[in-house]
Amino acid sequence: MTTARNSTVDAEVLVVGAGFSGLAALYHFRNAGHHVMGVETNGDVGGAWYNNRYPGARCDVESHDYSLSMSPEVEQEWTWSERFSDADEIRRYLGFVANRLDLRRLISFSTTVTGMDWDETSRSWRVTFSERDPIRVRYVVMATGPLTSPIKPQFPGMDAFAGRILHTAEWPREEVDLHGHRVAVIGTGSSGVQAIPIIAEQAERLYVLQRTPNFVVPARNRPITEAEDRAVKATYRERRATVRTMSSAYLKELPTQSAFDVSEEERNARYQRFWDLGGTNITSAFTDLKTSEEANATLAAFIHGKIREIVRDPEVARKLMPTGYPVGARRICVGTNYYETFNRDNVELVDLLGTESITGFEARGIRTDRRLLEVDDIVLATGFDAMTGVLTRLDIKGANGELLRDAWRGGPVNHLGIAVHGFPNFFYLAGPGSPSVLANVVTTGEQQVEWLTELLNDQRDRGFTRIEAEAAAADAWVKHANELAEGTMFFKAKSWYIGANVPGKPRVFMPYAGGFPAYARRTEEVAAAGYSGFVRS
Ligand code: N01
Repeated sequence: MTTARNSTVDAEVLVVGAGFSGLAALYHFRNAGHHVMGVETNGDVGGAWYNNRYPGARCDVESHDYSLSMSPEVEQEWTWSERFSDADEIRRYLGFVANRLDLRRLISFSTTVTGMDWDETSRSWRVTFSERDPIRVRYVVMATGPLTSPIKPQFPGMDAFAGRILHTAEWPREEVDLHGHRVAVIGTGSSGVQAIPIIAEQAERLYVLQRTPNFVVPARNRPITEAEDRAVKATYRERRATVRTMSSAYLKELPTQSAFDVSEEERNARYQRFWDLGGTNITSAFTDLKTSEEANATLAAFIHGKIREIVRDPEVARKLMPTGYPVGARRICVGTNYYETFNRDNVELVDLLGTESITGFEARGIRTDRRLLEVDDIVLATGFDAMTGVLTRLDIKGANGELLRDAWRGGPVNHLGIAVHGFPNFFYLAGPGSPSVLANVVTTGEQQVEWLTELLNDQRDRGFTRIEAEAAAADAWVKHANELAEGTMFFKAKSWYIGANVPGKPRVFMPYAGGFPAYARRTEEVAAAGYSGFVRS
């Protein structure tokens, strides 16, 4: 036991990933006096925002809230230019954070983890990389992001295509000029919805290949005025505190009435007000939109009405209208001129569910069962192996020699959305079992990092070198998370929330649906009880 505690490690904590959560982890762990090291596969900080460089890539949480709260100095010194920041500005912000807080020196860039094995004797993880020799670390914290493992569907004949195939989440760093090109975009989730209007302005011809229509609301992005920025900065600390009391973990107007407490006219007036304000908050216009199918149907009807109003061709409008699932059961998309784009002469909607299906790619384009769509470029906006993707693709071998992907064969069993039984001293951020993607992922990641910092401090203070989630605690957490999800509409659609976009992935609702404050409270209770549900030594 004593030997194990004294064994040599290259670092006490390894943080994998240098996006929002990774930078927060490096900052907090270092400031608490832990010997921490970061690795990042990319050549710079940014995480998901480093890779998502497709035209129109933009956040749909307002900039002042979609930012790290750990440094009041950074908060005051950085000025956001727009209500919803684009990927480029977010990347610059994270670069500023890394410089200002002196985090770069902790990170080894262009360093890709390939796997890790737990060694019981030395109580450490042996971590392997593509580019360098293995290292030993006491603790691993995976800050690899919930939406960072892109899915590239395989179509017959893909290799034969003579043009470029681009994935939105792996967009080239150099500028991609689509002017005068014939382009096909496959996929109409958040990425496709943002990219399509911009590609349409450049391309000579654009085919939008849509399988499942999504509900799209306008962003109404605009510059932040100096006065607005000053006002936020004058009370930023209070704002951060308020945000943490909100289920969404970002500031928004909360509903007080059911959709049926008001007349139809008032109801539509309220929807119109949110439609005019822009952003996702329309789904919180009434208290029961997430729980009552009838209430939700009133919002669906409102958005259908908007599509009908905007899109001139009634047949195209009909194809764009999502039916058969409630608004919000799949993540609502936020766009700028999305529906308007289908009024352009150079844009054609190809309805993959109704009238046409892809049979394969060939040299000149995409073959459907009806025709050849001749194109120069194909953009895959086909999404991610969400929440578990990076964790299950890596070879992470736990205490009994089992790989994490095998341990999670039936679904991502976890304790508190942060730890896994059988994988001691291993933690992940913004993954399954935490509110992450259902709330402001920056705030939820920060809260997890703060909690982990306390945990690491406590391990050190007590002379412990091992911590592992108990199987029973993990089962109880998953049961609790499932109970929260059961009453919701999330199971009423095929979505990446439940793994439905990945063939063979278990259909399990992965995020924690109880909201940010409830999650934070639970984790604090566990800490206050001496880390109940964990075995430490
Ligand atoms: O991915 P998606 P995304 N043939 O999975 C289609 C965040 N994000 O990258 O729905 C034809 O939503 C698929 O069709 P279907 C945000 O959380 C945020 O757009 O499976 N089509 C779907 O239309 C978001 O929810 C922003 O029927 C195929 C699309 O590809 C999450 O990331 C911006 C296909 C994939 O949509 C994922 O968004 C970007 C096939 N074989 C991303 N395979 C913000 O605005 C897949 N599709 C903050």
